[in-house]
Amino acid sequence: MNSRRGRFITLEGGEGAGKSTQARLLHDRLTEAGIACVVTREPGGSPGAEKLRAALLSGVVEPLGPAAEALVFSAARIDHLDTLIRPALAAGQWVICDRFIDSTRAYQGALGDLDPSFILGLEKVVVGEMKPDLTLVLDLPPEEGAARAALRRGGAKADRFEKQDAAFHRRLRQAFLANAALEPTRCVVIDAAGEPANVARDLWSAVTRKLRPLRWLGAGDDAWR
Ligand code: Z5A
Repeated sequence: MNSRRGRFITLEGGEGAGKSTQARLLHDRLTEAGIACVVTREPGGSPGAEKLRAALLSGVVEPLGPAAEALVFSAARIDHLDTLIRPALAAGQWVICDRFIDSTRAYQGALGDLDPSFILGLEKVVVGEMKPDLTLVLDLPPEEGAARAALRRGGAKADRFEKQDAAFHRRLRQAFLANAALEPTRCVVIDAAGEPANVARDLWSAVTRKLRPLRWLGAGDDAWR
């Protein structure tokens, strides 16, 4: 059952697109506006899901194939929804989640060549009515994303997803864009190539246009800054 009182925002996109950075900036902007919100991530976000995150990123599930991997991401999502997302939304908090269903559609569905009906059926069972109110797709040339991610990683070993080649990341970008085009009411594509502050401004503009946070607080739209 959908008992949400808060709003559910997800950030999606390829590696190094700036999702975590923008999730934090959006959290600060909403908090400043007087909206209680929480930042979380997938895979993970709850103690049970974080255990599955470690397995997924280590690559132990990879040999079982994309369908099995989609099931493990979904198992993590069930715990995350049950213990964090649903209770927070029901309590009136806004939830900002770094990756969610669109990552499963892109990585396991499109890149794993799975039948879309498998992914959408799984999504229906796992997520049901708890689909995001707004999904911000951070779009960046994959070479730039990879360079940012490599800089941040330093000498650390690349994980199961980071080790994919440039062709994979180019296909991934197209998968996110094609998926966003299928749901234009929920998804807004944001150019993630600029300075973090400029990207944050574009994100905020999409949030105010789509979710009207100040009207939600009881203030008029004129109160927008
Ligand atoms: N996955 C999946 O396959 N199926 C699923 O259903 C789900 C996930 C939910 C989780 O990776 C992996 O799981 C993910 C997909 C898969 N694989 N990958 N790759 P993760 O959580 O470890 O990492 P990530 O989600 O890919 O995020 P990321 O690569 O860590 O990047 P990001 O969050 O988009 O970017 P960031 O951390 O904010 O920024 C990266 C660096 O760039 C950092 O040093 C920043 O300071 C810098 N940065 C940020 N913004 C800018 C701008 N605007 N200009 C310049 N530099 C910037």
